[in-house]
Amino acid sequence: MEYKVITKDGRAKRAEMKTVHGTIQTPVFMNVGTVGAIKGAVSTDDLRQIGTQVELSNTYHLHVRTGDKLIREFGGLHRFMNWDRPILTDSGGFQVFSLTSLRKIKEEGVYFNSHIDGRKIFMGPEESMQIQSNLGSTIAMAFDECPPSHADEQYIRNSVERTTRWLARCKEEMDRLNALPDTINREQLLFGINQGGVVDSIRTWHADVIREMDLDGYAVGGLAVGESHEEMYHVLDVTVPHLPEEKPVYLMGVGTPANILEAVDRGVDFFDCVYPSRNGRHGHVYTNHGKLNLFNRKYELDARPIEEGCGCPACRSYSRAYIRHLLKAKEMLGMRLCTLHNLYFYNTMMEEIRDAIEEHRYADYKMRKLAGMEGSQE
Ligand code: PRF
Ligand code: ZN
Repeated sequence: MEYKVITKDGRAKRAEMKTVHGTIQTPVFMNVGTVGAIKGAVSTDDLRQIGTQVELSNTYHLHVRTGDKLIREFGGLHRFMNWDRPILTDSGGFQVFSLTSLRKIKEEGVYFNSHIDGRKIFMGPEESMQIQSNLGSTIAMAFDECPPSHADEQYIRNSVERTTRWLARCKEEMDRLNALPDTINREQLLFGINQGGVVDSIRTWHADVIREMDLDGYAVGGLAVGESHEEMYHVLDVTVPHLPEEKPVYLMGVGTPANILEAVDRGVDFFDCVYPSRNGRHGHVYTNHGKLNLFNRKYELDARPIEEGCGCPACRSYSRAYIRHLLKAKEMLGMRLCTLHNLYFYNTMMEEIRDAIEEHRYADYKMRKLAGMEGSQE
């Protein structure tokens, strides 16, 4: 792996990361395909067409269905889903905490019931690394606990200390797996995850500790879980300077276009979020003049594309009126077109962001983009 900062504009970084599955240009928005598929009937051919650089899948979901052992036998997730560009897998930590019931957190890991069939499962740092190794993703995420947003300071402190001990176990297990001759991707990368709620001193202490562990990249986790946008920006303001500038920084599960514009300005280079796909499935589409709800009656005879000049597969061929009709008729094509448009919108915004940083006009770009989107049509 080779990560190189090409240029900076203020704190915004424009970088390039070479991996065994190709080079990632950052800042980048990873497109979320939890179970190895982008929801909304989006194929990997579609992803190539809308400029997706990195696909993101989930350890927990693929472990409980169809099973990572089977995917390994098939030759890994890349071959299974026919995607040859980078894949990042989340560790399962976050999903175990948000989706499952009857959890028991112990030093060794987490005991929980599957959200599919209720069966008892154990996952700890070693299991998470083994599953991600079976999937053969480009980037594996450390197994962490994302403390609830209402947790008190003592809970957060104990949790972050345990997450730190888990991180050391993740690294050791990943090194062991990458050294085995029959591992699918022997150059699998490991990103550590910073936690600490909205407590500045825990965030910076934890960042200093994991920085010393010399990982391939660093994520800021535990945000966008109920705190305000201002609190999130503040955590980035105090935390990112404690992470190494010569390594990629990933803000997990974020966010709106405005959140991304603000986080890039604070040195973040990787993002992921379900918003564009989830909103697309509900007929909510992004434009440079704000979000539209295509279920709205006012589009019933609107012959314009979702966004004039947009190069996505929806806007190149179809009107707002037709897509509205598809959505109302519950035709799959409606959701699919809205999802493709939204992912294209996010991917294209990241391209604009990269150009703006390279040309040292990021502050101006951010201001204009935010002002345009605020002038919402609805
Ligand atoms: N940890 C992990 N995955 C995550 C998060 C986290 O804290 C978040 C928080 N927004 C999203 N996805 N492992
Ligand atoms: Zn479009």
